[in-house]
Amino acid sequence: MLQFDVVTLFPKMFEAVTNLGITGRARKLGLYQFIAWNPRDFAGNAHRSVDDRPYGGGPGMVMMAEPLSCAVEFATGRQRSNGVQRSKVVYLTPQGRLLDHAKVIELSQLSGLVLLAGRYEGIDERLLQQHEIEELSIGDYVLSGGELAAMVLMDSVIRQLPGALGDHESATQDSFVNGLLDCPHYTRPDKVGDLGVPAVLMSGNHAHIARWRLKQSLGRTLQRRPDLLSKRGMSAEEQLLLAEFQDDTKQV
Ligand code: 9WO
Repeated sequence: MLQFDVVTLFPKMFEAVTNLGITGRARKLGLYQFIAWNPRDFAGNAHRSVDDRPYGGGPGMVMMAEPLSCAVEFATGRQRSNGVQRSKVVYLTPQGRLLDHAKVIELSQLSGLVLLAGRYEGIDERLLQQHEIEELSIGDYVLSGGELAAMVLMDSVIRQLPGALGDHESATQDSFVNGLLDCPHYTRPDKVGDLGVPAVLMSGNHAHIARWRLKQSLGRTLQRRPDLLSKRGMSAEEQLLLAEFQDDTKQV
């Protein structure tokens, strides 16, 4: 059982993940637990303030270290008393290392995660110095806060938990499991305007279909994400399929 704790000024945002779809079902099945902690409830002063103006001047506000620190320590302490040996604390920020499939798998094997979702212009750097915190990014763009990034991380991790997906949703067939982009998909009707379905998919020959899908995956990965292909390498059989893909697409 994975325990997720999130430190956020907007706990309600997370209901989208914890109550709906695959991730909602996984929680109801008891595959993970979720608690959101509001740093405002850990603020020391009478005004319960969690932000202040930046030293050195400039626009906007910075989240104070103290309320965040108290919330993180409370969450990790609670995880520990619930049997979590070692909690990993993650701060979602564009300054972090990019989240990828390998990191998602690594996180899905832990028993306690504490996610820190910032707001305003960021958090006091000393929080990151005081605690062992891994900084992760979900992409090279800025959001209005870390919550959506935390939810992206949660969704990607939860779908890897054993039992989270039904047989027909199996994560082993996902894009990226084999380091390649997904192949094209088709469903009924067999004609959309004047567009048909590749004949091989109608053939019922499952070996041919698997071969065609792998060929499409290789071709699309080369065309759209050549970086993934060079990182991964190709078998002799795959090189043959890719050459075939390039032949196939020459004529069209
Ligand atoms: C806001 C801002 C406003 C004026 C001038 C500079 C500024 N910087 C920021 C800013 O980076 N705010 C962040 C908002 C503070 C940390 C939480 N926020 C956040 C996290 N935005 N985007 C992310 C994020 C996290 C993970 N992956 C991609 C984006």
